[in-house]
Amino acid sequence: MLDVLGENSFKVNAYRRAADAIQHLDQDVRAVWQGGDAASPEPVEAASGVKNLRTIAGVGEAIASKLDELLRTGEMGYYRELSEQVPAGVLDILKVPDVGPKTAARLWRELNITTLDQLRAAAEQGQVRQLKGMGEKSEAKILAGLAALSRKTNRRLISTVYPFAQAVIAQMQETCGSAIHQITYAGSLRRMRATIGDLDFLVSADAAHHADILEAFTKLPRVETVNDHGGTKASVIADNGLQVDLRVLEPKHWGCALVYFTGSKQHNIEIRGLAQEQGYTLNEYRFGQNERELFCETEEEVYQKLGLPWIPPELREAAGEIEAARAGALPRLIELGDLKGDLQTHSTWSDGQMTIEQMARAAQARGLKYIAVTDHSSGLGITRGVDATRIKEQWAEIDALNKRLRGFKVLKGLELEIRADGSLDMPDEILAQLDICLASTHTAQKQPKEKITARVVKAMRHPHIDAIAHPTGRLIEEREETALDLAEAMRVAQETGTLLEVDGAVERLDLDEVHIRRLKQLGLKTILDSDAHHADQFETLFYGIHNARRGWAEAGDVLNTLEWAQLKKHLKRNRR
Ligand code: DGT
Ligand code: CA
Ligand code: CA
Ligand code: ZN
Repeated sequence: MLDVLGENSFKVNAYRRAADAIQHLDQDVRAVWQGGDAASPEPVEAASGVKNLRTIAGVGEAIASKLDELLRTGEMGYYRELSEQVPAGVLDILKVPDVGPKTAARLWRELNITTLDQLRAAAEQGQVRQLKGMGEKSEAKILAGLAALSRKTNRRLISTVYPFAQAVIAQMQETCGSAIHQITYAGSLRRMRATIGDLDFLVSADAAHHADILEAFTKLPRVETVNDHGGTKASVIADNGLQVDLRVLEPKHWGCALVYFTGSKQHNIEIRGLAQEQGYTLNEYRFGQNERELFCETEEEVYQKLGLPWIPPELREAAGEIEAARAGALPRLIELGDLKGDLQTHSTWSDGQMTIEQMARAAQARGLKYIAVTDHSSGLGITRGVDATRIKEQWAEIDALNKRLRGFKVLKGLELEIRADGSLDMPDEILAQLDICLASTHTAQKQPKEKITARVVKAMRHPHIDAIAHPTGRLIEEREETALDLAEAMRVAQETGTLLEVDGAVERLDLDEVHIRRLKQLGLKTILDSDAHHADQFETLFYGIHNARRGWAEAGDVLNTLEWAQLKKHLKRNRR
């Protein structure tokens, strides 16, 4: 809002910096406010609250006192004031790709456009080109942006939903105590899809407790609206806008209900067909055979009755898992603990937020044995990158660090930008000395299929490029995949031994599950990385692993489940 109002960039950046610092605190900002004691129920005095907040780097007096007000009252007068000045629709317009705050402000001030509909109409009628500096091209861009925005679904990234689901479970357990036998999330979250539509909880409890449990659920602190509150189910909207359903059932129904509500719908249909072939009916509560009812307390019993082993939820997408289960050919899926290292991380040498040492120590604390530091090469204009001179300084730092580290190794890597014309922005002599070199495209991503495919294939044929990072370039719910012909890239991968990476960053998960499965079918190996720009982001390996599991990946399919000494031999640069 400050940006739209044309505030000076110092002030705007001060808020951005403060927001960033708070986001990356290693404790809750409330704990800092209270002087480091989150458990203390005592409200702090205004003076000491502000003083405590000022210990956060980048938080000055003005922002500290506004934060203090927010923490104390749940509201911020300054924010309210700004909201009154800027129409809400203008903020919606900021969500249109390629429309920044300056343009939004001009559309508002000069053309009186304050909603997305008005913007669409104005662009269609050629009114936007009346603004100085805007033309037909900008109008076409705005219309394309509006179309992209309306394609956006209401689905959330799993990384925001998963912690929220854990919190709901903890609160329900705290409120209902021993009345709850079992509680879990089901639906797409249990199948670990990259995005989640709504959240589905199941609770088993003796019938006598059902009403109380549903009541407690509708009264959770984060519930904003109760849409439905019946005898077995309640449905609410949480304060983050997410729909959350909770069903209560008796323990004897648990197995059938968990299978049913985990889904997917198509998996359920196949399971039900299988039951019918064997003379049963199957619904969300029970098996039926003639007049008899058969109950399953566990999922294992449900699958067993159908003559199948238990099927991991990530595979339940009606993609051949039932046939595989029947044939005893289910994969032994990779687990987080199988990973020994991480081959894509960033540091303050480019756009990362932590030093190499901080990243290394954090990775080691998570049980990893090596990381590759793969800062961006300098050709990528948007970030400070390493060039042929600076990378040698970085190597000196890595060598010195490796002498201090015990049981952990930092590898010399690079995320090399493949320029629009397929050329590289680092001399071969440097690439030859790296432990591992990833290459990727961040610019000119709208190139047509032939062009971008030729560009990537050319890089794949380079002797010192070991892997292509985040090959499709998708940003979930934000940006479509590039036009890269992945079938061709996989063919060249077979021919050259260049790897196609699975980037575990939660907004990427690139390659996705479908492509991972395809790699596996072609006998290709991959690497699974965090792309962490901050030590907290090693967390994304958890989501990356589940993405790989959805692609039927086993530990053997992912090279960084190996020790470095073994992995090394598989890299193209070391193969003959
Ligand atoms: P979402 O919420 O869009 O991310 O995806 P899900 O899979 O969580 O879908 P949701 O919430 O509509 O339903 C949860 C589960 O309930 C679903 O995975 C399977 C089951 N289910 C829902 N509707 C049907 C249905 O019409 N038939 C069958 N067989 N199962 C259903
Ligand atoms: Ca759901
Ligand atoms: Ca649902
Ligand atoms: Zn990248």
